[in-house]
Amino acid sequence: MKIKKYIGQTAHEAMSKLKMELGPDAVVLNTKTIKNRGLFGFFKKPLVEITAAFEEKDLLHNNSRADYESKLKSINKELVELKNLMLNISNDKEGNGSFSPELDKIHRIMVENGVNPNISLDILKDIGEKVDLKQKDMDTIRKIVMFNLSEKLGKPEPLVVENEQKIVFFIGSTGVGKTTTLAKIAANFVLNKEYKVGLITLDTYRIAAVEQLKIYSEILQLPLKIAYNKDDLTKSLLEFKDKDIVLIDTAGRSHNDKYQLEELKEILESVEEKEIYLLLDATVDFNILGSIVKNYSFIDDYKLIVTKVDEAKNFGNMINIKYITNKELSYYTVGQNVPDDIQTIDIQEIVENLCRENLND
Ligand SMILES: Nc1nc2c(ncn2[C@@H]2O[C@H](COP(=O)(O)OP(=O)(O)OP(=O)(O)O)[C@@H](O)[C@H]2O)c(=O)[nH]1
Ligand SMILES: [Mg+2]
Repeated sequence: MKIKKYIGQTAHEAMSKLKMELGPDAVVLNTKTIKNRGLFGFFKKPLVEITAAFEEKDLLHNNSRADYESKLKSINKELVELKNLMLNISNDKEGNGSFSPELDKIHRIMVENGVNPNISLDILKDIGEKVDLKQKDMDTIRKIVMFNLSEKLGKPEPLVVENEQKIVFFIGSTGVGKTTTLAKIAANFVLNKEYKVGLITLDTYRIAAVEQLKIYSEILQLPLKIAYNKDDLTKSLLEFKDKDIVLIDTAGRSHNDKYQLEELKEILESVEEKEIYLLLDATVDFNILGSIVKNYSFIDDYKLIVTKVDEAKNFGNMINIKYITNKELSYYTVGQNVPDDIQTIDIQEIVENLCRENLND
């Protein structure tokens, strides 16, 4: 058995200290008042001293106390995080409280249509700073927002072939729709414009991948070259000198595979005059889109093709993608059918859809 003393301004305070340290099973041996020995203690109220006896096992309460306190701390931390989250959500929902009810409503509609809440807030705040939106009715505000969104989305830049030969790369994550989209674009050039088109595939990792493009090249009656490396690519491009357009399919890269991305970088750098289309899937979560885009940031100049918009069922990611890349949009694809399920981005259609209520109802 051990003995320990606890001092407090009151008996209650001394007792609380004791219980906190030794737990409820400690035995109080003595309680007495003692003089306060501090500076000017003479004039102060006496203190209470409690002497308690405890067993070693009671000290375990110390540990459980520590456990208890650390649990309390972590619960507190969680509560703070939860509170912040709630604040964020309500900010997202309510347009930061500084919006008029009309602007707030547009914000909610845009978010329902897939625009990232923070991007929507940013855009609307920006509009609010440039244009006086007070005293304006819903219809006018909607028009102002639509106009500003179309300015943000910019002019679409589809593939145009003029005097110079165009060498075009299709890059993007695995399964995003590179080969299908390339075939759609090739078919449209063949069917509508009578250009001389050549196809090259760099996707030699899987036999099926080569086969896939081979089938399209046969249907479209277009020459196809298979390039296993940079040198093959240079050679194939030389052989396609007479073509107006050379469309190059690449292997799907995991955006997390640094080696694959480095390899792609080398290949792209080996061709001087080129156009690059980065394909992004409209159904992909916003955060993942962000990390994909970040991993392709080694390319200065590329255009965007947004795929699988039919599956996404909204145009929200179109503005999200534009916002995080600030590159030109070109096409979007809306299904598996070659050549029909592709179209040049129609900005008016997008902004109307982004600001339209109950799109999915
Ligand atoms: N719903 C829908 N499916 C699409 C679209 N574009 C492509 N797909 C489908 O997505 C799948 C993958 O398409 P691919 O063209 O093979 O994709 P990829 O990027 O070449 O794939 P990897 O070469 O494996 O990286 C196929 O089943 C396509 O039919 C689209 O716009 N909408
Ligand atoms: Mg492919």
